[in-house]
Amino acid sequence: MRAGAWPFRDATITFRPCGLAVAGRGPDLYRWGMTEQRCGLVAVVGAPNAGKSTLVNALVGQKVAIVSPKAQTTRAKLLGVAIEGDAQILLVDTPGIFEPKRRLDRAMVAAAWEGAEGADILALVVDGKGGIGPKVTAIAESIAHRPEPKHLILNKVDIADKARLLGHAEKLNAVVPFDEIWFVSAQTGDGLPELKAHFAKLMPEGPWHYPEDQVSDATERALAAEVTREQIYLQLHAELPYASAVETEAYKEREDGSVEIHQQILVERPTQRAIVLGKNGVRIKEIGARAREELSRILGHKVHLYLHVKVKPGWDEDRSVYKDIGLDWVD
Ligand SMILES: Nc1nc2c(ncn2[C@@H]2O[C@H](COP(=O)(O)OP(=O)(O)OP(=O)(O)O)[C@@H](O)[C@H]2O)c(=O)[nH]1
Ligand SMILES: [Mg+2]
Repeated sequence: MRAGAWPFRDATITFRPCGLAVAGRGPDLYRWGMTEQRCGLVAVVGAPNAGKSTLVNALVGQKVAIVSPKAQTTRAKLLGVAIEGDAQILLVDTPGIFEPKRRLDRAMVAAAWEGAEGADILALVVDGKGGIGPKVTAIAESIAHRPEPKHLILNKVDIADKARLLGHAEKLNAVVPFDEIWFVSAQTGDGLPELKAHFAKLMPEGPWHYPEDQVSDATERALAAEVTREQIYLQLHAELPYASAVETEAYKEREDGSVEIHQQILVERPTQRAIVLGKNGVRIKEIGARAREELSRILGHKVHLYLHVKVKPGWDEDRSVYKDIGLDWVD
C-alpha cells in the first residue's frame, strides 16, 4: 500500500438493515443486564463456491463478505458478527479449501485452516447441488479428528435434489461423525432462523467481544477494496479475477458527508490492463459504477470512487500486497 495523501479511515462497519434472509438484530433484541451474555466462534469452512460467504452474510443480516459465482472469491478470513438474543455469534468466513498452486493459493488455504483454530463450532458448508467428490471428501477427512464440535451444513437446498441431499449427508457422515446436520439455503433463508438459534444456544457464557452495532472486523476501506474486487469477479472472466488485486489507496470523508475513495486495481500484464479498462474505458466505468452503488448502499453514504489500473508483474509475490489483503506470507 502506498502512503496516501489523506489519513486512512479505520472505522469498522456498523449495522444497516437491508432485508437479507435473517436480519433480526438490534437494540431491542438484547436487554442489558437482564440476561447472561454469551459469545463464541463458529468457523465456516468448506470447498470454494459452497456458499460460505452467502451464509455468513445471511446470518449477520447484512452484507459483510463478497460473493460471486466464481470459485475462490474470498481471499482472507473475515469475521461476521451475528446477534441472537443474548448471544453474539462470531462467524469466521474463510477462503475455500482447495489444492493450492501459487503462493497466493497457499496463503488462502492457510488462512482457511487458521480460521478454524479455536472455534466453538466447526461448520463445514457443502454445496448440496454438487456431488460429493474427492475434494469435499478430503476436506471432511481433514476435519474428522479435530476436537471441535462439527456441524455439516448442506447448502443450496433450493436448487438441490432432496433425495441426493440425503445421500450426501450419509456419505459425509461416514467420514466425519458430525454432531449436527443441517439442510439450508443461504440464498433464500430456508432453515437459517433455526440454524442461527441453534448456534446461539451453543455459544459459551462470556461477554460480547464487539459492540452491539458492529457487524464485521473489517475496516470500511478494506470492505471498499473487496466490493470493487467483487465487481471484477462478476464482470471479468477467465484468469482475470485471479490475476488481479485491489488496494484502497485513500479513503476520506468529505464535508458534505460523502466518502471519496481512491483505489488501485493491480494486474500482472498490460493485456490484462486493457481488458479491465475495456473498449473506450467502458468496462472500468461499469466496474466503478456498480462498486460505487454497492458501497453507498452498505455504508449509507454517497460514495465517489476513483479507480486506477496498474500493471504490477508478480504482485502475488509481493509481501506488502499480502499484508494489504490480510493474508500471512507463506514460504
Ligand atoms: N441457489 C443457491 N445459490 C447459492 C446459495 N448459497 C450461495 N449460492 C451461490 O453460490 C455462489 C458462491 O457463493 P459464495 O458465498 O461466494 O461461496 P463461498 O463458499 O464463499 O466461495 P469462496 O469464497 O470462493 O470459497 C454464488 O453465486 C452464490 O449466490 C444457495 O443457498 N442457493
Ligand atoms: Mg467466500
